[in-house]
Amino acid sequence: STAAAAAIDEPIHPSIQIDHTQLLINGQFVDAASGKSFPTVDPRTGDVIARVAEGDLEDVNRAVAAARKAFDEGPWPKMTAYERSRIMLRFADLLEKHTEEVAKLETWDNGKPYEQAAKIEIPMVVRMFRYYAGWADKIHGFTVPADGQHHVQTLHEPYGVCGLIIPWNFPLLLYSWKVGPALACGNTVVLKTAEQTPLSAIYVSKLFHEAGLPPGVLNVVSGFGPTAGAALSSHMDVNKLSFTGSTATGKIVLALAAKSNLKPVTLELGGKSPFIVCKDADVDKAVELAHSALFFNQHYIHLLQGQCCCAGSRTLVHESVYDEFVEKAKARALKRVVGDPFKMGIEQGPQIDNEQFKKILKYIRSGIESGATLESGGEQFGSKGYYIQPTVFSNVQDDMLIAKDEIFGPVQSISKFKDLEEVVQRANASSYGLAAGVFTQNIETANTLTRALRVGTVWINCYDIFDAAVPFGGFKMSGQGREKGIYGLSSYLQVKAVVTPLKNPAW
Ligand code: TXE
Repeated sequence: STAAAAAIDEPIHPSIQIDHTQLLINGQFVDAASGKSFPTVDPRTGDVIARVAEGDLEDVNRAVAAARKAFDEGPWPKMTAYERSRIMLRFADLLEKHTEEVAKLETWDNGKPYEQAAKIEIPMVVRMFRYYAGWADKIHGFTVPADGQHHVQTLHEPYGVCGLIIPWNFPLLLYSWKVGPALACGNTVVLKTAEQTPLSAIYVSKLFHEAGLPPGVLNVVSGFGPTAGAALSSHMDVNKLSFTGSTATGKIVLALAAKSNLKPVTLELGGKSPFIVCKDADVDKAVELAHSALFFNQHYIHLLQGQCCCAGSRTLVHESVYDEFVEKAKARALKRVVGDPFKMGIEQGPQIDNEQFKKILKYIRSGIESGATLESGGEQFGSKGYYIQPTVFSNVQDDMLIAKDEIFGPVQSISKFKDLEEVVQRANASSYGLAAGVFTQNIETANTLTRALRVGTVWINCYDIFDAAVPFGGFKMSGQGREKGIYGLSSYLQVKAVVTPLKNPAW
């Protein structure tokens, strides 16, 4: 509408300055060795927010050397675990104090609603650092009752230098999922941020140093994937890699790790998660949750304009409630508030960049051309920036592209099923296996589906509950390994067995 378009034509200025745009290596802000920089763009307008130092091979080498030294010569792994924990807790306090500035940077760079960043995501980041700070001094091995006259114990030790590569959809949240456990275990880090969203990580990493983090423990390199990202993935002195992003890039990163020094790799990749609404579901609640599972929600974590790896992007609804569901899903999408993410009450901001914007519109066209019914949306919202109308398709068939590919945008695809056996088969007929939602009031149905679904997370009568302690990760081509919780911790630890002869076994 014209009113809506007008509202996004004059973007609200976040009223902060961008103070830090350099690389953070060995505790110092430095320019890229090449002297190059790249623009980071405001997705509301396409305008440049700032130019950021463009790290490449030489910068990655410098950062890895700093991290290597901080690991091998200390002080990080040589500090007491309690001291490490206290620095992480001080950082969490500082971050909490700076929530407003950090949330503004996140919204400006990414386009997610400010309220979502300030009230949900930054608090989750703070929580994650406190959670992993709590683990730092509770990491210990076992004594092992081996045969023979030996005392056997295991030591759980850090890998060394961790290369962490993150995407743009949850810049700081994914920073916390990786940096938190890596540092708690005593590793040192080189982080490569996404080229679309470099700003918040630089800012908070400076706070980390103010909290007492020694130089070299956490290095941040902004830059592009095929240059800086590939240099980190194939570096001979990086001992562990953790990557979040697309399945295609995950394969590249894994191959680079294998070709270089066989560093172990944790991968959190794409998804096409089924959201299953059974015949005995509370339809109104299911509509709201299916909507939020794809778009956004005030009460749980918000799914920034569908740009979430676990978006419930295949809504499968039992035939007995299908018509009612489609009608209500459409009504809900039409009510969705799209606009400048700095405005209060906004549910959906712009997509991250022109590339994603065009890709999503192309998928919408393919949905229409392949015969799915367009219930709402389908076009750009307004005329400026990368906003897309909340889009709902019904009558989606499994062989359509919109039912198979990760769209990563505000596009809900609804299709009909007849019985449980069918829905299990269809839900599992995907190369992805990240998450699933199950909506039913019948405990037997819930139990059956929970065990049958080949996914890393099943949310029953809820969706997108992300607690620091709960593991997250994918089956199949959605990834390998787990993040968060105690499982996430073990991704950053290797096990050493220690065997000592016993003189007096009877004692
Ligand atoms: O992802 P990439 P892009 C999906 C989503 C989206 C698509 C493309 O479907 O539409 O991926 O997004 C770095 N070596 N997800 O292009 O390429 C890159 O710089 C090493 C799902 O943004 O995976 C960035 O830091 N690193 C996902 C990170 O990888 C490389 C979130 C992610 O970028 C590299 C984001 C290389 N050769 C997108 N090439 C999720 N799981 O949530 C790129 N990178």
